[in-house]
Amino acid sequence: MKISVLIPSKNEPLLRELTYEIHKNLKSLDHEVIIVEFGEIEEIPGAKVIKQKSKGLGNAIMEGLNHAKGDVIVTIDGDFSHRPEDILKLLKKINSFDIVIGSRFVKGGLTNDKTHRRLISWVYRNFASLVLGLKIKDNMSGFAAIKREVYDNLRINPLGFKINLEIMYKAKKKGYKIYEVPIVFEKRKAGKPTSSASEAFRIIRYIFELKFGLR
Ligand SMILES: Nc1nc2c(ncn2[C@@H]2O[C@H](COP(=O)(O)OP(=O)(O)OP(=O)(O)O)[C@@H](O)[C@H]2O)c(=O)[nH]1
Ligand SMILES: [Mg+2]
Repeated sequence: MKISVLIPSKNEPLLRELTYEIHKNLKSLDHEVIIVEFGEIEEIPGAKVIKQKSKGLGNAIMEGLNHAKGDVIVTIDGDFSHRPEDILKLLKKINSFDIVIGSRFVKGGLTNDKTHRRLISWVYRNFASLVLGLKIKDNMSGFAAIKREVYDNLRINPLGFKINLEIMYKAKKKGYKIYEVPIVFEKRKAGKPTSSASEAFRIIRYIFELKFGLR
């Protein structure tokens, strides 16, 4: 089994450190690190860096997939919000499930994010569960291990940030098995926030478009 770790980045300053930590944690596994950079390209030791041609985080993941050779794709934020050592926790479950989510909201999970962002995230999560009927606790997580065949067998058409929500929703309908593993989410360690106010409207639109089969 080969693992491709995909890091979407919009000028994240800690990509060297993150790539180093990922290799350290996955050293016993066949793996590769792919960075899809929307901003300035720089060489990162141990990673393949791709310049994003499209727009948005969801499309960054789709572009990364075109370069990934793994049977399992791990997506992880580039700002150390997700702890590299938790990748192994996700991978432990990937033989029994098709999608393993790094979850802040199952027993043992935690978010150390800022209070107002926790509140906003609570609203989105519950809204998405209600509209889409998804019984997944952390449906907004960007941290996941997903079998390549899941991506290949779904028609994915992402809008903005929350591609994993689309994948969970469409995968569930096809009978793929999803599991949530508790993780700790940290505040970004360095760099600037990338999301904007317009993202809020995109998330609402995205949820409705998914619901009514428009994506
Ligand atoms: N390639 C690419 N990466 C992106 C894009 N937007 C965000 N990212 C990256 O996606 C990851 C998640 O974005 P974040 O900015 O950390 O989002 P967040 O955690 O909700 O918010 P903050 O950490 O507070 O900024 C980070 O690694 C970003 O650099 C994009 O349009 N293209
Ligand atoms: Mg972040």
